[in-house]
Amino acid sequence: MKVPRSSGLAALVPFLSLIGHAASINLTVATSGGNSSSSTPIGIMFEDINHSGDGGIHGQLLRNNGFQGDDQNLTAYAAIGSASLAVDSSTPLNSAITHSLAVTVPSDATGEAGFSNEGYWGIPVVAATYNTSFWFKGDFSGALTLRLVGASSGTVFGSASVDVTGSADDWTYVQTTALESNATAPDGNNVWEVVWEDASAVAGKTVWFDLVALYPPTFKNRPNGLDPRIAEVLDQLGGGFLRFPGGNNLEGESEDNRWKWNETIGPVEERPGRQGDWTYPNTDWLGLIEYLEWAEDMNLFNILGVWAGLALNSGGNTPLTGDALQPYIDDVLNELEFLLGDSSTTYGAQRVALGYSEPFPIPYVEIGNEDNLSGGCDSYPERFQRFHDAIKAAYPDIIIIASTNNADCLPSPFPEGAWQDYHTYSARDDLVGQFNLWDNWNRSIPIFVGEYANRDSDEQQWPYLAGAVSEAVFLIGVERNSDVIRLAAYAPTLQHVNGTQWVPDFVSYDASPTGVVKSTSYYVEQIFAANHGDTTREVTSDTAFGPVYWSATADSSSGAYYVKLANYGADVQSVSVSIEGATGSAATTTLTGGETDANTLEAPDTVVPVSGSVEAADGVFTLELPAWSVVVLSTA
Ligand SMILES: *[C@@H]1O[C@H](CO)[C@@H](O)[C@H](O)[C@H]1NC(C)=O
Ligand SMILES: *[C@@H]1O[C@H](CO)[C@@H](O)[C@H](O)[C@H]1NC(C)=O
Ligand SMILES: *[C@@H]1O[C@H](CO)[C@@H](O)[C@H](O)[C@H]1NC(C)=O
Ligand SMILES: *[C@@H]1O[C@H](CO)[C@@H](O)[C@H](O)[C@H]1NC(C)=O
Ligand SMILES: *[C@@H]1O[C@H](CO)[C@@H](O)[C@H](O)[C@H]1NC(C)=O
Ligand SMILES: *[C@@H]1O[C@H](CO)[C@@H](O)[C@H](O)[C@H]1NC(C)=O
Ligand SMILES: *[C@@H]1O[C@H](CO)[C@@H](O)[C@H](O)[C@H]1NC(C)=O
Ligand SMILES: *[C@@H]1O[C@H](CO)[C@@H](O)[C@H](O)[C@H]1NC(C)=O
Ligand SMILES: *[C@@H]1O[C@H](CO)[C@@H](O)[C@H](O)[C@H]1NC(C)=O
Ligand SMILES: CC(=O)N[C@H]1CO[C@H](CO)[C@@H](O)[C@@H]1O
Repeated sequence: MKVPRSSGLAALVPFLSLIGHAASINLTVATSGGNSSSSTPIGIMFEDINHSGDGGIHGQLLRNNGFQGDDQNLTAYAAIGSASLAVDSSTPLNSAITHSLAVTVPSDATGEAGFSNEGYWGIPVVAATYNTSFWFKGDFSGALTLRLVGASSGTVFGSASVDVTGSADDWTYVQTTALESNATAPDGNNVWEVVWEDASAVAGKTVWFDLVALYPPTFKNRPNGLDPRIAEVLDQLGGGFLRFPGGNNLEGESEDNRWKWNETIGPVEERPGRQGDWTYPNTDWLGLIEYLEWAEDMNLFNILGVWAGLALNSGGNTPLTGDALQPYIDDVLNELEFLLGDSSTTYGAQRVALGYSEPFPIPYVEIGNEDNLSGGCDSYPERFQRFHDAIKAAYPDIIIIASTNNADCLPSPFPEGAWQDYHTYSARDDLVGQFNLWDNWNRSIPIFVGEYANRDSDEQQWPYLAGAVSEAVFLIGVERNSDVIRLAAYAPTLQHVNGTQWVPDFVSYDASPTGVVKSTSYYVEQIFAANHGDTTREVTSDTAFGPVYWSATADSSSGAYYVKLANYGADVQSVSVSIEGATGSAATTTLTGGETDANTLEAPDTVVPVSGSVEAADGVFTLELPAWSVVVLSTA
């Protein structure tokens, strides 16, 4: 629901003036003093959960394209015409891609034959030039037709004929940009097809296919890049950092199943993929370099997660310690050499050979993920210290982040200069209760709030307004302490609604061209990311916190003030904000609506921010905070 500042609220103003100013909350923002504040408080936490990578932000749209993971079957494929399909392990593409699709056409075949792939519960077909490719092996040379087709409607959105020359002995790579869609599909119910228009051309034969791929024009036109439908939404968040590749998905169900950096680089046909930790296979086409390019393209700095000796093995896990840990410490040093080393180093040379002459910036490395859980606590002091010391010895400038702030699981003393990561998934009142959490935190240990969200129950499908206001209250508590609580990210970030393991989520989508939803939680972060200075300013008041919460920052170069206000309650609140010397008008951004209003696929714009302005009178801005609202006042 859009709530213009003038409509229903204006009607309340005369009533409020009748009851006088007694109810007004008076805030005075200091014009000097304060602490240095994080310049990039908000960012993105990413791991492949809910098909957020494959089937989400990664641009490749076809599913099960390399038959990776633990369970190889025909998921997403269907036969066309007289063809029959089978997953075949006897005709591998190579040692990394060990299964292929065998397409067999009967000897008496006529008419069309071939196969389709339905993508991730559909394909978001838009009017665009597609980049499509596949490998095939078989005794066939001639024309193949590639099509994008509405699965129920039969509408052909794009069709291209490619002449291929095959061989029964070797795999042939086919790549073309000839497939163009001339329309945007009305929904996501579309498939990609490979067809012999005259099946007699392959009658009685089997032809093998592998690594079918389909990309729309990608975000910033990167090869093997991101889907702009989703990437643009994350770009518009205006965040400062990207934490990757997890999260639990870094950890693996077993040591061998962990995310391995060296198997996510190089040509995609050399990436074996793995069974991810969230029930489905990962192709790893969104690999180490692709994450770094994503960060580069959105002007984000990198927080690189590394495996720290703890797998998730639900059967009872024994974290690696002592000598058993050393190869994994060495592996992280190799990864960092790959990213940071020059061409005289073994792994730096490998990066240069892949075409990346410049090193990638790695300011932060996080050791593991949630090591206070999954049986990791007792061994983490040793594990953290050893990774920390080894990385610091080689790269003194990298800031090391521990994956918990639970002192029981950390070395004592805690290494100087290192940070700690705090996670919270909390019911909304509990999140509001964490407003004061950091007020007495040890000022020499910076905190990264690596994952937070209002989560009232594991049945909660969508973020909703009052929950998002509780997140704003929590973030205001972070900002008031931003001398030491430096960064925060909502999690999980992305969700395909047809393949979900965790709700609620920040940005949700289905396979339709327009089906992307920015949640109420997204808008809170977007407003916070756009409005902050580099110095906290003390705010004094005659009123205690609750249900209204506030904080202020100022920008030392421009002199602008940013005052954040959250009303976590069902009553309108009158607030006056005094900033000595302030004149003219300030911009306001307001997020409000009904307490339980949520943005959903059916109603994505239920709650959106509204811009306004307010005039200063004698250095005082007078505002009405709607019930359940987040309001930011900016003098910039
Ligand atoms: C806020 O200031 C006004 C005007 O000075 C005053 O009437 C009101 O009582 C103050 N509010 C509180 C809560 O003290
Ligand atoms: C600055 O930080 C100190 C703690 O180091 C805190 O007591 C004080 O309230 C902070 N001031 C502001 C304006 O944030
Ligand atoms: C097929 O494999 C997928 C993983 O790619 C798995 O989720 C699904 O359960 C499997 N289906 C069958 C019928 O085995
Ligand atoms: C995807 O999920 C939506 C919402 O639950 C549902 O309406 C739709 O039928 C699902 N689509 C597929 C292909 O499963
Ligand atoms: C493009 O649009 C026309 C109608 O304007 C339609 O007949 C055709 O099938 C569409 N597809 C292709 C591949 O041209
Ligand atoms: C098409 O995709 C391939 C594989 O990702 C890539 O190498 C190529 O550069 C892309 N071509 C265009 C025109 O985007
Ligand atoms: C990647 O590195 C691990 C060591 O951490 C090694 O076991 C594995 O064989 C390597 N993979 C490839 C493809 O070289
Ligand atoms: C704060 O943390 C530092 C670094 O770990 C430690 O040296 C110091 O003793 C701590 N201060 C308090 C009051 O716990
Ligand atoms: C682990 O730390 C998180 C905060 O980062 C906390 O919510 C959780 O309760 C901790 N669990 C244990 C077992 O200490
Ligand atoms: C394909 C896939 O990942 N499916 C899973 C999606 O998440 C639900 C739980 O929310 C699982 O039941 C599915 O197996």
